Amino acid sequence: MTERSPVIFEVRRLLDAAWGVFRGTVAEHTIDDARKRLDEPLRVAIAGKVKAGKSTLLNALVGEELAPTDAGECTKIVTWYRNGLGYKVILEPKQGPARQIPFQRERGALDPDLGGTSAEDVVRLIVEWPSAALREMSLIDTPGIASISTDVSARAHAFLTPETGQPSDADAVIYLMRHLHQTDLRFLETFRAEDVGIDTPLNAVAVLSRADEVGSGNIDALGSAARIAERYRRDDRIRRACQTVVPVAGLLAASGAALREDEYRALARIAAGTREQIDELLLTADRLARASTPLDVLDIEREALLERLGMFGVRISVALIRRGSVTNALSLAQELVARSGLSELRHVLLHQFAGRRDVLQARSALATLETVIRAAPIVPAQRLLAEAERITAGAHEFAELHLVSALRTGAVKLRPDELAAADLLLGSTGTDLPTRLGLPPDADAAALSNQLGLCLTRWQRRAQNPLSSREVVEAATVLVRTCEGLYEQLARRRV
Ligand SMILES: Nc1nc2c(ncn2[C@@H]2O[C@H](COP(=O)(O)OP(=O)(O)OP(=O)(O)O)[C@@H](O)[C@H]2O)c(=O)[nH]1
Ligand SMILES: [Mg+2]
Repeated sequence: MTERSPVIFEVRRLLDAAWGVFRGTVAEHTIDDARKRLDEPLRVAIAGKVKAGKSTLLNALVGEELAPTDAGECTKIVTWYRNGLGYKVILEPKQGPARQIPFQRERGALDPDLGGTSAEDVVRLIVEWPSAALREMSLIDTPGIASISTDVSARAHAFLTPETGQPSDADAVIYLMRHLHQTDLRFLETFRAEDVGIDTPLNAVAVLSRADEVGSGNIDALGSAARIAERYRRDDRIRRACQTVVPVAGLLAASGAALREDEYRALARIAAGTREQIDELLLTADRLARASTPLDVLDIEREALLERLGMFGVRISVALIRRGSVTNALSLAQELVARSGLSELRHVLLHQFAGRRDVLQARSALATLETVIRAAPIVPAQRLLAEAERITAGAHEFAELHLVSALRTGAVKLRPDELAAADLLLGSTGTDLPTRLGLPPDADAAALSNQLGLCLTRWQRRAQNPLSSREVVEAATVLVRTCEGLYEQLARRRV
């Protein structure tokens, strides 16, 4: 277990005090849940429009096919995937107690038996599944927002950005979009701001999803997707709303990892054709699935490959086999996963979300507490509120969250080179020591210390410069404290 930040202890103490105040009232359970939540993995929701590829990405992240990707009833329900000791599905209905329900695994994905309860009457499903990936963070699959079915869309919205004054149940969100649309931006902005007074883009990561389909899935699809993501990353509206944009082809990652030897053989039989025969067959999805071809693959096999890998997946697999870069299912699977962008996303999640677990969980807990107190404005509760405000104003982690937001919204005016250095130092690219200093992961202690010294001097000077505005002085002061914290980390590394 990694060492927890002091802010978690402060929040825990505050929740203990709150529990004493609200004991015996309707809020007792809420406070109790908020306390327990501090010990759980971070809760990360996967959101986006209908068919954005949310469930497929969840499966790729877990490394197992769990979430259904068909049009079944369960895709309309908010479903939590948590690490568990055993395999279990729990249904939480709107009315009545939660109950464990039976499930089957249909073609790999889970098929829970709702027992006649309709999706509208379910608050959520909880899937408990032993999984190393879920130990790192719990994942929450949400129904598509802005979907044709407004009820379904409303359920996703209510979960992610509740309008009832309740804070969201998720600590962070992976937001999938295929193109940048006004609805996507609106959603990201609401998720960032709605929750608590602590407005931050650091709890959201955007994914340019189904990246293999960019430009109709031609062989440079992923390169084009990477360029689009880079453009989005520089877009001010996106920078204000989320930390970064990563292109990911979830299907390549999910199906690639589970590629079977018979699928490889079918691909190899296509690859054995002449260039003309191959080009003709792989011209469109329709041809691949249905056209007659002299190549030795049945149309049923081709259709299955198309569904599993998509057009781009089939094209790249055939190209890799022809080139001799891969020679069996295992090496092809590794290539597909490597190209999918999944490990880049994993890296971001590990460094941006898991690496900020404490402050993101503290933020969620304070949001819950604030909601409870505002609903019961009694005197002892007001004292708790003052204490919560003291924590958010005093904890350096919160000051860092504020500052990233202020820098990205342009509220603090710094030179472009200073802005980039500050963003990096605040951990926007990764919260580990070398990344914050812009050094490679294997940088030695002397290099780290030297770079840290330069950073510290830079921000001390800025804080003391009489020409700096008040906002800049405050920002520089936070950055000086960040450097001091990093010195402590460096010292701990040395012992
Ligand atoms: N080519 C390609 N297809 C994908 C990718 N991800 C998902 N799909 C396909 O898109 C369809 C929808 O995928 P899902 O993962 O169910 O999408 P979703 O966002 O969960 O959909 P809803 O829950 O119904 O809103 C399925 O047919 C997937 O096979 C991808 O990265 N590339
Ligand atoms: Mg889905």
